[in-house]
Amino acid sequence: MTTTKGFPKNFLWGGATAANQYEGGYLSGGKGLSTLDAITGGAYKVPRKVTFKRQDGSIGEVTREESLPDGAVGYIDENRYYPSHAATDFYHHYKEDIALFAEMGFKCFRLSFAWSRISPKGTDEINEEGLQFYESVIDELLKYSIEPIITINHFDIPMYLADQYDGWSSRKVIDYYVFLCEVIFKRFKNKVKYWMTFNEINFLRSWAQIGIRSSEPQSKFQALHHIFVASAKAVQLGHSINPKFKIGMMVAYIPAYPMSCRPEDVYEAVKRNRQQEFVMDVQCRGYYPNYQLKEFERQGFEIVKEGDDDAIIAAGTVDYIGFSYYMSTVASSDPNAERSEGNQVLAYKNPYLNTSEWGWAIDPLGLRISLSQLYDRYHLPLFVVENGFGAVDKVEDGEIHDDYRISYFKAHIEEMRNAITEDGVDLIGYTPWGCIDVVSSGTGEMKKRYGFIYVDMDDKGNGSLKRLRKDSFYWYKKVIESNGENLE
Ligand code: P53
Repeated sequence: MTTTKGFPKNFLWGGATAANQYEGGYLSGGKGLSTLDAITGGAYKVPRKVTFKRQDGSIGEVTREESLPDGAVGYIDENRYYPSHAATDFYHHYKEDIALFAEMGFKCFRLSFAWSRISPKGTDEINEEGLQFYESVIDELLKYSIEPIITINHFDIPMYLADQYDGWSSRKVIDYYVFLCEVIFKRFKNKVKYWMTFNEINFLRSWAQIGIRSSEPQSKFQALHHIFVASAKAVQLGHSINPKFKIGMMVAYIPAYPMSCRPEDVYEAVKRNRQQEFVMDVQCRGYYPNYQLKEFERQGFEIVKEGDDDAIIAAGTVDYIGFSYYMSTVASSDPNAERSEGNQVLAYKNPYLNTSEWGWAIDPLGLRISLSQLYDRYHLPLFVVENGFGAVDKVEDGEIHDDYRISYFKAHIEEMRNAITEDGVDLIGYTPWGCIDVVSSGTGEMKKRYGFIYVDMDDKGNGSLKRLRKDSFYWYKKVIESNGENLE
């Protein structure tokens, strides 16, 4: 056991983004359409919509959780606003933005690749210009000694694969994903070390995310099985291309506390936590845990496996666990307990915690609890690849006084330090979400901001896109400079 006090010497301080929320340039440089390009904005409690074209040519829309009609294909209606199309325009601002990250002292930067930029249809046709764009971004990061952290797939799929193959319900998509991995692993073999195969793999369920039309749970678990196989194949392939690659999984970790010490409440929490533990068990241990197999049995789901799927999953376990941590939640056996409004999943309100304007419970100690639980369970290096506070920021004379964000980060960083120093957790890095303002994934809003850097744009996409340093920018710079010692 090491006697680390505080953060380890090479701790990866940085920030995180995703292509569909940040990059824009949705048709520039040969990029093909992605499912996310057909999803409109929303608001708090107003779901985002997917627009589609029926076989008879008429246009329709469904909410993200609903299924698309048979034969319908994703469609972009010129009269609506789609936040992914321009997003906050990293595509044209990457040099300026990376210079700002470097000014804060970032050691790493997490971004995702848009699959349809590298391969417009998601098939084996490659768009060199798209690869070149990512190469320029990576070179720009390396110029400042910022380590690129790549999420290979963050919440979208090329529209062509959704339309032609019903997305991840088809095994063909496994091959296309692995082909994409081969292309990028070879291309960036000596420039990128850290990869993540899929963002928040436990949240993948909608047409926009995985391209499947059906909303039946059985189809979703079948698609998830294909995603597990694809991820495991990618891990093996990556290691064969460069044994030094660190290839991780990524889970949305929202620990559920029991509402009370009543055993029924505790058991509800056990069941709820299994929904996220299951995906980690598969990817870290290399097999489906018994409780999940029993759950499939109870629900009457049959997961179709082919040939050596089990062996592939067993051989393709990950090198580290990347996870997002924003909040904790509560499980209760009493259906009449007070609901929490913010989480996208049914849960109950924690009377001991305050929430953000979007109802997400603020729980710094929950991060230490999560780090301990995850490390004890898997003994793998951990990487907090998302954390942050979505809030409305006010610009006053070109300044943004986001003390609420600073106090959120301060409390969470203190708990990470405790987890390292007091609990001996192996934590390799921290990339706060939306380190520069990006479009919200949940609502498509711009006003739900997370950044240290403000971007002048509103919920309709209007604005100069000018970048401004918030108070938290200067604060985070000091945190990084002092390797997490100075949090004032
Ligand atoms: P937004 C829900 C709960 C926890 C994490 O979310 C989530 C979501 C999805 O909304 O997703 C991650 O933008 C995701 C990012 C996303 C970020 O959390 O809804 O990986 O793409 O932007 C924050 O506030």
